[in-house]
Amino acid sequence: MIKVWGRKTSSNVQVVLWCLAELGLEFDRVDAGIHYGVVNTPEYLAMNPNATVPTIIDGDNPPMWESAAINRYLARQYASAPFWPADPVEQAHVDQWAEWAKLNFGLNFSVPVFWKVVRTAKSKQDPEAIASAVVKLNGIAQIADRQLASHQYLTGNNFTVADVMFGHLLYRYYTIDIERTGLPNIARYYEDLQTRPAYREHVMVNYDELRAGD
Ligand SMILES: N[C@@H](CCC(=O)N[C@@H](CS)C(=O)NCC(=O)O)C(=O)O
Repeated sequence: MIKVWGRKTSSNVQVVLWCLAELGLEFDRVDAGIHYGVVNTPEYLAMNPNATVPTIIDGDNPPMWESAAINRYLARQYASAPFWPADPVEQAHVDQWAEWAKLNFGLNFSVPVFWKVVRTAKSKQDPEAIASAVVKLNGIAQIADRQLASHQYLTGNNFTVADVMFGHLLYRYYTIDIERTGLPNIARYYEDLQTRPAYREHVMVNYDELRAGD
């Protein structure tokens, strides 16, 4: 049995839980992070010196952290093509989009946009900085939108780990109060993701506990 430490409202936990569920893997989850605590205990720090979530332990293996590395491990260990192709060239194609999702879209969304809109008190928000971060993000999103114009999923016509890495960010992208225009193919893709039971359960999670208030 795989054990996962991390609160359900952490996007980095969600990406792992969604991956586990898509692969049909059972797991036990322990709440950890922000007001749930745990992450600063000596026991947790011995598993994950970053004091962040998620951390997983699979059976007798050592603890693992970093959500993208965890999902690559899960894919290598438990998945096959097309979710995680065996051929190195096909694998790199999936992996480049997984990496793109985390580094290009994710880094330009989570802190400069989501954090500033949801996790910053209204009185402390900087509307101009948010607006310019959204313009930058939507420019990056155009790259995925163009790809999705001719493909059902990010890497082609099959659902892969790259879709987990990108798609988990879209629930928050589409449910916060920001400008979203000219991304018709991502909108279609997001509609499609919402039909997946594992997406609904692990990604479409209320994040009110993160709100900073006024
Ligand atoms: N690069 C790490 C980032 C981990 C991370 O920063 N997690 C956040 C939650 S999304 C965290 O632990 N924040 C502190 C907390 O929840 O207590 C990963 O992808 O796993």
